[in-house]
Formats: sequence, structure tokens, C-alpha cells
Amino acid sequence: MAPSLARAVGVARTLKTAARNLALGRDDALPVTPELSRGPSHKVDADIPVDIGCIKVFRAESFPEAGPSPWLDQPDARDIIERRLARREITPRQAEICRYWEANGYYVLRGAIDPDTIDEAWAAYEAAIVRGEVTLGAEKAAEGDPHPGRYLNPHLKVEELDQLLKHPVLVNFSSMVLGRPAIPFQTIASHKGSQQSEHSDSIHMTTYPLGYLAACWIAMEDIHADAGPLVYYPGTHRLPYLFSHDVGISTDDFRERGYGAYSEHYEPAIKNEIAEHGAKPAHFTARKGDVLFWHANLLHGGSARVDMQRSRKALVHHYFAEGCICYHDLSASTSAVHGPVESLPTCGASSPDIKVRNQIAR
Ligand SMILES: O=C(O)CCC(=O)C(=O)O
Ligand SMILES: [Fe+2]
Repeated sequence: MAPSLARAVGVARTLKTAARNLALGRDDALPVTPELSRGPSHKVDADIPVDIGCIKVFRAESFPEAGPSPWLDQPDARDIIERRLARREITPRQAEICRYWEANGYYVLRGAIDPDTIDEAWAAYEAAIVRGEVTLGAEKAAEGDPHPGRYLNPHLKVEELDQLLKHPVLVNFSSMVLGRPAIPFQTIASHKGSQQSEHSDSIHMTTYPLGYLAACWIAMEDIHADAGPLVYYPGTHRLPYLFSHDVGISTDDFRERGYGAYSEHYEPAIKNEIAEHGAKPAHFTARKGDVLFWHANLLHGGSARVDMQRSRKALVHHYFAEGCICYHDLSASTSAVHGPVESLPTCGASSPDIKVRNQIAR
């Protein structure tokens, strides 16, 4: 393509995405853009209230089996979508997305972020690496692997990535599917395919009530099929949630052996689930700026890197919903979103629900 034509195509694409972003950002009958500056919250919006200060062990089995489930996980989600559409609380386009999400547990928003925003964000990340503010490990997948490893929470170091985490299209989409304001939680930047075994993010970031986590994967460049694209299994969000306790990882086990215990127990259990249910993989071969959103329990991972030379630049965002307790089931610890452990309210300070408190503390 001639440079001037390429530039014109680029400008047209940017304008088209900007127009769509405006529409998506504004078209938000359901989502409410949260106040992003808010500090840690301990208010829990659940059918059975739980006092965060009384929980001794942050594991799934410590919490009551209680909802409410996110609106699109409810048995009558389809009817709720149609009712909300009829009341004009959501647009026909949002209804279509919600129906798709309910059935498949993911959604691909093509061209969600304009290429210029992507390039500026990635350039800022690279500049932080050059300045030594972000240090990447080698994480070599094989001899001659030319690409560096992943970085957790780069948005804390790079302003442009923090802006992207708060991008209205991403926050509003997540708020819409969660049915509550989405709060930015965590980011991961990668230059290459992770080849990470299949998992549900809910074992890494669990919420009470369950299901109030949404993730998105932003293609920071065009993603080739040989680069080890994200692999995901449509419909698996409906399988039962699997936690450490369910696969025989005790708190001591994780403390002593860490992710060795996870690889030994959790990963094969997930592979079994996939095989047993005949779940079919899909691969996110994307154009720069495309975004894949997925449900708290959708099984996914990093597929094999066929061509080690190919990069796979991406950012993953995780958002959780307002009014949840977030914790790390494997290590049985409360999430940093609630602030330091010392700052958690003391037992009895935040909830009057004595019955549940006794049950939890037992
Ligand atoms: O990027 C990948 O290959 C996997 C990322 C992932 O599973 C996650 O961040 O939740
Ligand atoms: Fe994941």
C-alpha cells in the first residue's frame, strides 16, 4: 500500500473507532461508570451478608452459597434481557451482546480501541522498560526465544496504561455484563504468548458473591495464529466453578509447594472438564485494537507458540464488581483491593449479621 493511502486508511479506521467508542461510551443505560478514585470498599452486596472482618480463611468453602448471581447468569436471564430491551433500558445492540454473553461467556469487540491509542500506550510501556522503571524477566519458553516475559500491573507504572484500564468502552462493557459498576482490578502486559494452561480466572481472583469478575484481552498488535493466541472454550462459563478445595489443594499444600500444587491438581482437573464436556477451543486471532471480553468462569489459556519468533503483544485487564469481597482462593488471602490486612474492619464492625458471622468463624 502506498504510504499516503495507508495513512488515509489509518485515519478512516481511527475515525470509525472513535465514533463507535463514543456510541459505546454513551450508550450505557445499564452500566454506571464507577468513581474510579474510590478507595477499598468493605460493603458487601449479597443475599447473605458477610462481615469481611470475621472471615478467618479466604477460601471458597468459607463463604455461604449465596447470590445474587450476575444478572446474565440467572436462569431467566433471557427474559430479563427482553424486558430491559422493551423498557428501553438497553439498546437492541446491547441486548444482542447480552444474549451472546449469556450463551457463550465471551464477546469479541472488533476495533474497540483505536490504533493510535494502542500505539501510544504500548510505546509508553516500552519507554518505561528502556528507562528501567519496568524490568521484565526472560521467561524463555525455549532456546532462542527472543521475547521477554510478562509484567503484572504495569498500569501502576505507566500512566497511558492506567488510562487504558479506565477506558469507558472497557469499563462500560464490563459494567454491563456484570450488572454492577466495574472496578479496575489488575493488568498484565505481554510481549509473547503465555502458553498458560487452561484455567478459570475465578481460582486466581474469586469474588463473593461468585461471578463478579470480568476480563478483557486487548490486542496491542495484529495477532498471528502461530504466535500462540489466547485459546478459550465457548460455553464453559456454565460449568461448575472449581476451587482449590474441589481439586484437593489444601492451604498448607499451597503454602509449601505454591504453583507446583496447582499444576499437579488444578490443571489436569480443568483439562478433564474440557474433555469430558467436549468443549471446543476457539483462538483469538485479532487485529490491533480488537478486544475479547470473558466471563469470570470461562475456561481459557495461552495456546502453543508455533513460531517462537513471532511476538504477541497484549494487555489483559481484570475488573471486579462493586459490592464484592475479592480474594485469592489458592493462598486463602484477601485481595489487595481491600487494602492491607491490618486495615480490614475488625470482626463485628461492618455487618450486623451474627448468624453468618458465627458460621464463618467456626
Ligand atoms: O494471555 C494469555 O495467554 C492468558 C492470560 C490469562 O489467562 C489471564 O490474564 O487471565
Ligand atoms: Fe486467565
